[in-house]
Amino acid sequence: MLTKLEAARKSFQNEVKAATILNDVEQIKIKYLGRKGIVADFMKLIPALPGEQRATFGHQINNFKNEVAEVLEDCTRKLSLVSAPQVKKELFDITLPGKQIHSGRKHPLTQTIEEIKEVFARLGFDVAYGPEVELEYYNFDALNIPADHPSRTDFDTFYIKNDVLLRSQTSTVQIRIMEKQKPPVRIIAPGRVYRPDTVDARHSFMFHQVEGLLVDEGVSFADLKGVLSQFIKTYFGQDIRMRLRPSFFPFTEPSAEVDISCSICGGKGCGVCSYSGWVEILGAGMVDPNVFKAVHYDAEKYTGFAFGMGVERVTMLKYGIDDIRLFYENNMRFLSQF
Ligand code: 2NM
Repeated sequence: MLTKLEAARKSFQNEVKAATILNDVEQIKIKYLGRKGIVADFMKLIPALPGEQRATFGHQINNFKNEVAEVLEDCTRKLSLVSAPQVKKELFDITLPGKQIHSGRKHPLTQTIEEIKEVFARLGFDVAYGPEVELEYYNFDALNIPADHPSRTDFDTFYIKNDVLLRSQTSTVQIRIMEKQKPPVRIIAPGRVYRPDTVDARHSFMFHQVEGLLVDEGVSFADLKGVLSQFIKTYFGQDIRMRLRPSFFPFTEPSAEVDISCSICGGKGCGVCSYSGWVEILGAGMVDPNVFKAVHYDAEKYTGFAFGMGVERVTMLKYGIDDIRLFYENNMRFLSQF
């Protein structure tokens, strides 16, 4: 009997040594001191023992019971200190700040492109896309750009190999659409374009353009003005004015540069508009008959207008952003304002 008690004491001591968290101690306590525990089992054996052994054995069990209680109490005290963080983790601390949920949003340039698409969709324009790696033919030849034009040099165009390049304008898409589709054509072509400019506050080697094209019978310069003024008033505001200055592009004749009254100062004059009250936002014109010839359109039957604008430029003018590089730096303090 006494050896059994000794064995129980031994295993108790080992279990206590192995206990690392408060729950271990609780389990040991139940195992030894619980109603159906080891100590209780020993107690049950007492009545069956011969008289003289009862007192001794009862005494021994009592000692063991007190020893177990004392050791476990001590152990509980020590582990309470050690495992304090463990305990905290299991509680809900209402003083902790809540988890911030950051909702994503579209990049300002994506927002602008979507706004432009929306305005032109209401005017009946489809959206067309094309490759960024292009043939020289689509970027220059088909657009009536002469062989000796400075924009063809590698100062102004990224060449990949002889007749393959990164498109420097999205007019390439207009040519590809006209090759495949008979008039009427009414499309805008948004996308990235590339030019080997040195990066500064107003230049980037990659930027975004939206170009537009409308071809049908009897299309006039008045239609161009109507469409552009509709776009400008919707994108910049109803009180913004528009003016056209004669210009030249190889792919349009006649051509114009389109200004709007400065959206920053309202036309009074400021640093953004160089104190002129006007800022240029678009190039436009009536499609040159040579472009129609390249895509096998009958220039006697059809006329059309085309225009092109820089997405970064119109976004900067609308919001008064003074550095184009902000669009490409993924700076959350900038981006989260839009
Ligand atoms: C501009 C300005 C003027 C233009 C011309 C064409 C095409 F393919 F029809 F000939 N697409 N885009 C055009 C005209 C682009 O960007 C400043």
